[in-house]
Amino acid sequence: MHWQTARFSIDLTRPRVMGIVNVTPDSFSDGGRLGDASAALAHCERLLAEGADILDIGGESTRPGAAPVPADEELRRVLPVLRGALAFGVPLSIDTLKPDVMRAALDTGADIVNDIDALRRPGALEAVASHPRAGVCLMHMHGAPATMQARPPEYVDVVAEVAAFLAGRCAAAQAAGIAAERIVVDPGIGFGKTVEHNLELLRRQHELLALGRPLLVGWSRKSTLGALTGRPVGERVAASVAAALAAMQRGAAIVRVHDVAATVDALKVWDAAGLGPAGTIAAPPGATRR
Ligand code: 7PM
Repeated sequence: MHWQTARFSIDLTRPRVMGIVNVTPDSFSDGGRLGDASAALAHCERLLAEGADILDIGGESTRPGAAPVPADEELRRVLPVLRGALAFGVPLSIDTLKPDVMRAALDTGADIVNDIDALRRPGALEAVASHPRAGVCLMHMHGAPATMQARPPEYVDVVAEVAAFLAGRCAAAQAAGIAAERIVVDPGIGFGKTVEHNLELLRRQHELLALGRPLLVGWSRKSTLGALTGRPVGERVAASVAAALAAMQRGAAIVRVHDVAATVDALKVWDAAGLGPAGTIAAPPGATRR
């Protein structure tokens, strides 16, 4: 199985690690824009040295209740980083829900659009469809970012509802002209879900494979892991790695993580233990990784 993206066809016969690059004032800001971009690019280089396969660059915090960022400000944050990161020769994803930002990022050379809103905003389907090969991650979210956790979300069967939503968004994307091989789907851990909902999505994650598209999953440092371990966000590396491995074991193709080095180490051991995808033949030394 491959994921078609603008410059790269990503081989998903072994799990891939997507490293998170947040370009928000609370992450890299030293006050100056150029300083912000070079700090973000240094972070990109570090994640690649640690073994990231894909970089996910985002300029708007999608944290529940976070204030929205205007498109021009988001572009001021992400475009310089995107331009600089093109030279790394790895797939670059733009984490945004704004059609204008998608278009500008794809024009600049981004390979993938990662949209927590699954291309539901007017113009978003068209923005991705207008590029002939760009990849897209369609994520499930219950409600809007500002309100999704405002009151406890209710589902009769969270896995069935997430699957039905993702099937509908895949159909909408394909109807807009986005070929199936360009699409991956994501259950949206933490987006309008309780701890129990998130855990149900992990335990029954294999049911989402019936959608016929690769699964991307993000458990990194999320509050459900805090609920399970009692640890604050800065002390959730081990919990995050365990969740990533559990997700891979249940068929995830891509894990979206902050802690790339720890995740890649765990993945190597998981692979060596023969827990990787059935029938996968280890690549010979020197074989290309992508
Ligand atoms: C609170 C909740 C704070 C969520 C931060 C987050 C995902 C994503 C994010 C995900 C995809 C974070 C997130 N999470 N994109 N963007 N899947 N595709 O932990 O799970 O970075 S934002």
